[in-house]
Amino acid sequence: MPKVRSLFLSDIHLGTRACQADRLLDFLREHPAEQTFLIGDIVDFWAMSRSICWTQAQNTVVQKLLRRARNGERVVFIPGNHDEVLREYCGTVFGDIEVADQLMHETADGKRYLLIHGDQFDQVTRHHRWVAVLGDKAYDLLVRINHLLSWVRRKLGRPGYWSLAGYAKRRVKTALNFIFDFEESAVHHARERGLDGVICGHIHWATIRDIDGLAYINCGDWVDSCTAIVEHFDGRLELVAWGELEVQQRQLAAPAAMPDNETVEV
Ligand SMILES: [Mn+2]
Repeated sequence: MPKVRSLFLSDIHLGTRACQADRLLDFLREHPAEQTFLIGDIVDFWAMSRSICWTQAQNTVVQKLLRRARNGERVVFIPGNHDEVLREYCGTVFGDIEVADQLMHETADGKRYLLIHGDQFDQVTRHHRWVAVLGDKAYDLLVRINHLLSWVRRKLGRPGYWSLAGYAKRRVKTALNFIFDFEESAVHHARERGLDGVICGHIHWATIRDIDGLAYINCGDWVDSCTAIVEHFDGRLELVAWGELEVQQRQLAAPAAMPDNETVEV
């Protein structure tokens, strides 16, 4: 029996080591639904073009989603920028899963929301895809360089510690401005269409909040925060964080190693 009316999930990043497939499986098991909306970056084709990490748990996630669709649950897949190769299939159905670029969803209490991944509101990713890909690679490189630098400094016996702290501080400020712009832009699009709000993903920052009378809702991710949005049968939307502790309590009989947390660029 469905426990909730709808599930909204985004930024699962299947195909990467950072993907928390075990936690997601646990969440899915506990949340049978009438409809599931996959709001982009479900499969990370960008990361997979460099290296692939496809675990049994990730395989099971795909199987469970396909099974839900086969068993009559409505499952809609809205591609994001990391799985944009699937955007050309928008308007088609594969394995009982509808593929759509964006969608209008009406909740049980009659509110209407725009469902969209959100890279469309991200000026960098939208207009300069190569910049985003470069950014992804640059980030990996930065981490490696920092490891190397630390090693060299230790070898040289240099006192003090050169870190990325200063860089990170500047980056956080930029990041906050970026999030603010993104949210404003998303809400603006929903308002233009006369809707009550927007449900998106992309920036890995889960939230439900009011922006100038419209609902800005972000599903978060299954790389780090492990969050989802659920719609209850009365139309109420709730942000659910699927904590490690809860999962471990349920898995006491068969404890599974959790993959390392890793930061992934949106
Ligand atoms: Mn994205």
